[in-house]
Amino acid sequence: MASILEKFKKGLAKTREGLFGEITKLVKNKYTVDDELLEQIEEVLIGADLGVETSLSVIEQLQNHVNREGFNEPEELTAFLKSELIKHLTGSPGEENGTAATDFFNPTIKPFVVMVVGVNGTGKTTTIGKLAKIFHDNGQKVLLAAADTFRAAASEQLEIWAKRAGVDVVRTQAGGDPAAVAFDALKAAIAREVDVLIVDTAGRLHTKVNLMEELKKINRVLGKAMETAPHEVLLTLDASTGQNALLQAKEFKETVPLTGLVVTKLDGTAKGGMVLTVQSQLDLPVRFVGLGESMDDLKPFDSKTFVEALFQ
Ligand SMILES: Nc1nc2c(ncn2[C@@H]2O[C@H](COP(=O)(O)OP(=O)(O)O)[C@@H](O)[C@H]2O)c(=O)[nH]1
Ligand SMILES: [Mg+2]
Repeated sequence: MASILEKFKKGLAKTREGLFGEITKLVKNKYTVDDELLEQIEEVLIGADLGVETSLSVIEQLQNHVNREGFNEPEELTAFLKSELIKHLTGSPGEENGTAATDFFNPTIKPFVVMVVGVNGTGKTTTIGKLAKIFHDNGQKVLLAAADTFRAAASEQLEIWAKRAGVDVVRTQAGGDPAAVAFDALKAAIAREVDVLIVDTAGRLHTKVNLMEELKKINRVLGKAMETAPHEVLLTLDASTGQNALLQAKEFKETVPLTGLVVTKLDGTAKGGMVLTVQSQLDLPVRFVGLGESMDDLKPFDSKTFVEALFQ
């Protein structure tokens, strides 16, 4: 089995090539740091979706460092950038979550209820399938709730993932009441002594207001079936949307009590730098990252492995 670092390296290949490939090219054979070089590096950082604020702050630190210590060879520059990026992740909410998969999960709460929200196509259903497998392999009894009743295909897709993971699903007919499915599923989870219930939700309704109202209702109804539920509310963000994901996230954050982020599709984009900023900007930990489409491509986020994979 590939090591976790190898997995991250593979999933982050595009970002690594875009970001550090470009920087390596820029600093090659350079023995002075001038404004032009700093500007070029800044452009690369912004291009990798580190965010303007983070990029500017990194460049400023770099300038200060060069003024203070001088500059002898190109490798110093990349080493400095690496330590700056690690600093940006250190102390951010994700930092404590080296093994996020089991960190947020509290086995003394039974059933532990996870609600997954996010815009259509960001990877909710896929993430739930992969997550179900992680919990199932960990010996937990898992139940899924198909509360995306908007399209018939949505429940079917969840069912396919459930079969792969070897877990059960509670569903209703297309167009059924999503809050009712969530409520019934939680009642069933309690009756069947399930350890983890994961609730899938819709990402697009006729209007955004409808969607947000529906999510609020699901959240409320879960609390009716079990006072402390949901225990974790995960928002999926598609890495390829880069900094735009922040705008989406803010709307969801105002609607439901988000507790964590899942950044998907890192393997398909050079904008992986966004992971470095979303958690500090939203004050929410990245729990998992999606590094590919297959079952074992969802990995607990680890900031050190992440930065390491960006540089190697
Ligand atoms: N390459 C890649 N594709 C992903 C990842 N996560 C999800 N996808 C794909 O994104 C598409 C939408 O995912 P889905 O789970 O249906 O999104 P939902 O509408 O939010 O439920 C599917 O084709 C998934 O296979 C990932 O980490 N990497
Ligand atoms: Mg879905």
